[in-house]
Amino acid sequence: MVMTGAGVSAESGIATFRGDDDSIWSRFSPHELATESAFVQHPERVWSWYQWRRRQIAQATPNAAHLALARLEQCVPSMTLVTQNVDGLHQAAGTQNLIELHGNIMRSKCHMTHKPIDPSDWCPDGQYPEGKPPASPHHPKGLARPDVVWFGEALDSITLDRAVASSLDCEVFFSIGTSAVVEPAASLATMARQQGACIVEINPQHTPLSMLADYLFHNPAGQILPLLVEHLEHPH
Ligand code: BJW
Repeated sequence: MVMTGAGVSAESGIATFRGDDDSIWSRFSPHELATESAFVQHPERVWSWYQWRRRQIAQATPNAAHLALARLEQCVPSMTLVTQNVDGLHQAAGTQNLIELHGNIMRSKCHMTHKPIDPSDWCPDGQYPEGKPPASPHHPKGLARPDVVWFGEALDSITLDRAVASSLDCEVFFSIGTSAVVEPAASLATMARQQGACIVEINPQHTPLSMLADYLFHNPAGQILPLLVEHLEHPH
C-alpha cells in the first residue's frame, strides 16, 4: 500500500499545505477557506480561492514520482495507492487502483445534498464560472462547492473503509510526501504497523511517523521513487 500527500505533487509546482514559507496554510487560514462554515458565511471568497487553485492545478503535469508510482503498480498489481491529494495527478500518470481520500478539486458537488454536479449543468462549455458559486440543480438553496473534504467533515465512509482494509492487509506501507498529521489519514500507517507491515517513509522532513518507520528516505520523492522502481523492474 502506498499513501501519498502534497509532497508528491511539490515537484509538479503545486504548493504543499505545511512545511515552508510558501506552503498553503502559512499563507492562508484553513478556518477561513477550508471549512463548511467558511463556505456558508463567505461562499464567493471560498469559491474564488478554489478557482485560483484549480487554475494552477490544471497547468500542472505528473512528475517523476507520480510516473514511478504508476510503474510500481505494473510491477506489483496488488498495490493500492491511497492519496490525500485532490489534484488528479496520480490518475494523469496512469495509476489505476487509486483511492482519493480527500476528494478531487476539479469536481463539484451541492453544498446541501453533497450530490455531484456536472459543470455542463450550468454552462455549455463545461467551465466553472468565476466569482459567485453557481446554484446547485439538486436543492433550491444549494450552491456548488468543490468536492473535497474540509476540516471537521467526515470522509466518505466507503472510501475510508477501503483505505482501512488496504492498510490492515498490506505487507509494506509506503508513506510518501505527507506530514502525517491530518486524521484519519495519518492513522492508516499506524494500523498497518500494528498488523506487522513494514513502514517505509519518503520525505525530506521528519514527521510523527518517522519514529515508527522501518526505512526512512529523507529525499524528494521524485528522486528516490524512480530509483526504487528501476531496481524492482531490473533487479540484477
Ligand atoms: C516532500 C517533498 C518532496 C515536500 N518529496 N516529500 C484526531 C486528532 C487531532 C485532530 C483530529 C483528529 N481527528 C480529526 C481531527 C481534525 C482534523 C485534523 O486531522 N486536524 C489536524 C491538522 C490536527 N481532521 C479532520 O477535520 C478530518 N475530518 C474528520 O476527522 O472528521 C471527523 C468527523 C467524523 C464524523 C462526522 C463528522 C466529522 C478531515 C480532514 C480534511 C483535510 N482536508 C485538507 C484540505 C483538502 C481540500 C483542499 O485541498 O483544499 O486536506 S487539509 C490538507 O491537509 C489537505 C491534505 O490532504 C491534508 C494532508 O496534508 P499532506 O498531504 O500531509 O500535506 P502537508 O503539506 O501537510 O505535508 C507535505 C509533506 O511533504 C511535508 O512533510 C514535506 O516535508 C513533504 N515534502 N516536498 C517528498 N519533493
